[in-house]
Amino acid sequence: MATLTKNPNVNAWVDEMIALTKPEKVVWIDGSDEQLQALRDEALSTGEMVALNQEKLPGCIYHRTNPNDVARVEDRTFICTRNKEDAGPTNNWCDPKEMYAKLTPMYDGVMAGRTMYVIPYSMGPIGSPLAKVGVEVTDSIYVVLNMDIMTRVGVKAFENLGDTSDDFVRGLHARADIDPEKRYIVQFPEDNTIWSINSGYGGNVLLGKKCFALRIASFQGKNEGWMAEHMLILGVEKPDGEVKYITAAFPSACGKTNLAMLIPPACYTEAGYKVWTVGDDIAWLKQGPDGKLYAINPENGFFGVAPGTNEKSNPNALHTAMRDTIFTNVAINNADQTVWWEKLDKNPPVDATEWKGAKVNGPEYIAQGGSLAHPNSRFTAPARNCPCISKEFNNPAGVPVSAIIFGGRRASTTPLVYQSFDWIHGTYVGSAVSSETTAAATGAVGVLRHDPMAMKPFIGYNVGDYWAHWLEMGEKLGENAPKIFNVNWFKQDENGNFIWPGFGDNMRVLDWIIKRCEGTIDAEETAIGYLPKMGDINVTGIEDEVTPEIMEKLLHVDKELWTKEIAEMRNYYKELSDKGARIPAALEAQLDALEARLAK
Ligand code: GTP
Ligand code: SPV
Ligand code: MN
Repeated sequence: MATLTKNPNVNAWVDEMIALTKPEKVVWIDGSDEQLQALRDEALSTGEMVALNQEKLPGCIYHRTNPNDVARVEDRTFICTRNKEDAGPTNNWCDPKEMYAKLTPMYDGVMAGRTMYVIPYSMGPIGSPLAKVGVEVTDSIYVVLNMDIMTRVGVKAFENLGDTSDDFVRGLHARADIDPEKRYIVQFPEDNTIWSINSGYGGNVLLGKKCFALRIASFQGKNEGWMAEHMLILGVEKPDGEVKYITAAFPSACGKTNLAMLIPPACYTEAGYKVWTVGDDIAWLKQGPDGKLYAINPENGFFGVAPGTNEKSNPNALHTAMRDTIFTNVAINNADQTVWWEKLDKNPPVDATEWKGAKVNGPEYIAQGGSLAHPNSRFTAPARNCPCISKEFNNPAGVPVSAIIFGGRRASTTPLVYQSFDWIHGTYVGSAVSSETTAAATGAVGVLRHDPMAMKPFIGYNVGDYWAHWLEMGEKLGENAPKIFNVNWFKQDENGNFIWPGFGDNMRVLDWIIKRCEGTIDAEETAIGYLPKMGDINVTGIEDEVTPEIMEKLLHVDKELWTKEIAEMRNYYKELSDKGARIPAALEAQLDALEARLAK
C-alpha cells in the first residue's frame, strides 16, 4: 500500500524499518472507519480479539495478553542518552550505540510473514501548537485498534507535520515471541526514537502514551520550555458558571481516572457545581501568551484500570466503557458474552472465563482466593464517550491551570490536604511524593517507594535536572504560577480502614483548594504548609462518617512522623546525588527550612 505522506523523512524512516523487519505486507493506517472495521474483523477471525455481546456492549471487543505480559516493565525500560548522567539515577541506562547493536538483530526479519501497520498519530488536538506527531510501526492489530482510541490517528496527523519537517517521534514495535527475557522498552530521546519488543501490553506498546507523551516529551519539554507530566486535568464548574482547572499527579493506580471523572456529592450538585474531564493520565503544560500556565491532554481516550470501577465509585468511567471499548484481561461472562471484574458488582458470573482464559465457576474461584480479572486489567475507551467530557477537550490552546495537586497512598504522615507556601516549596513537595503498597492494611507505616511528581518511571532524563526544570518554569510563570497542593485520600485508622470516604467526596477538598486559589478562605499556617482550619472542609451529608474527631486525624501533622519523613528525604536526596543527580540547591534549602520550622 502506498504511503500517506509526501514527507521524505517519514518515508525514508518507514523504508528503513521495512528493510529491517522484512514484513510480508505493509498497511498504512488512514484512520477510516472501513479500514479499522476490517482490522477488527480480521482480529476476531484469527482469535487475536474476542467478540462481545453487541447489543449490551456495542462496538466493544476483548483481548487477552500472555500471562507473562500484563503490565509495564520498569526493569526492562531504558533511557539511552549518549552521556549516562543525562539519564540519571532513576532510569536504566545504556549507550545508544550499544543498545541499537543489541536490538537490531532481534528486529531483523521479525515481521517476516506478518503485516506491518504504519500508524500516523497526533498527540494533542490536530492543529494545536502544543501537539506533536508520532509514527508507530507495529505488527499488532491490537496496537492499531488501541492507538486509534488513545490518539488522533490517520492522514490528519500528517497535517500537523507538513511535507518537510523531521520533527516526529519514530516508534518501532514488534511482538516477536513475547519473551519476557528479551522484552525491551527503549527510549532514545536524542533521536526522537522508541523501540519496543517482545510485549503486547498497554504502556509497553502503545508508544504514544508513556514512552512518547511522558518519557520523550519530558525531555523535549526540558529543551523547549514546557512540561510533560503524569497528571489528570479537570475543570470544576461553579454555580456562577466559571470553570477552574486543576491538574493532579498521583502514581499509577492511585486515583487519577477517578478524580478526573468525579461526581460531586448532593450538597454541591444541588448548588450547581459540576466537574468536567479534560484528561485522566497525562498533561502537557506550557505558558500561554497571557503568561498563565495552560494544559492540554495529549491523549484522545482513557486506558483505565477496570477493577474497582462500578456504578458507585466511577459511573462516568463505567458509562464511557460501555461502547466502542477494548477490554484487556478482564473476565468474560459466558452466559451473555459480557465483561466482569472485581468490584463491578456483587455477582461474579457463574459461567466465567477468567483473565488467563480458563473456564471457571466465578463465585467458587473467588472463594478459593482467585481473581477473575487481572488487577491491572484495563478498558480502552474513547474520550468522546465520557458523559462529563469537557467542552474544552479539543481546544488547541488548552485550559488555564489554577492549581496543581500532588498525592500518593500514605497510611499516615501526610494529611488529607495542604498547600505549599510557594512554587519552590511546591516543587519540593512534589519531589517528596512517595506511595505505599495497598497490601499494607494493618495501619502500620508501610514501605515507602519514592515517586517524585508521580513521574519516577517516566522522567526521560536526569531527575535533578527535571527538578531544576520545575524551578525554571516557576520563575518564568512568576505571579501566574498555579498554587501547589498535596492530598492524601488514603489515610488509615489503627485497623487499616481508610478514614476519608474519597471518590466523589474528594470534591470537598477541591472546593477548599479553589477557595485558596481565589483567596477567599483562611488557612492554618503549619511547619509543612497551609492546612484547612477545623470546620473549613465541608462535611455536609457525611457528618456521621467524618466526625470532628476523624477530621482532626485527617488534618493532623505528627511531629515525630514528619521528623522521620525529613530524615528519609535527606537520605533520598543524598542517594540520588551520590548516583549522579544534580539536586538543585533550592530544594536542599527547602529541606533545611522544613526541618527548622518543624523544630520550632
Ligand atoms: P493509572 O491509569 O495506572 O495511571 O491509574 P489512576 O491513577 O488513574 O488510578 P484509578 O483512578 O484508576 O484508581 C486506582 C485505584 O484506586 C482503584 O482501585 C480505585 O478504586 C482506587 N481509588 C481511586 N480514588 C480513590 C479514593 O478517593 N479513595 C480510595 N480509597 N480509593 C480510591
Ligand atoms: C500507568 O501505569 O500509569 C498507566 C497504564 O496509566 S500504562 O499505560 O500501562 O502505563
Ligand atoms: Mn498512568
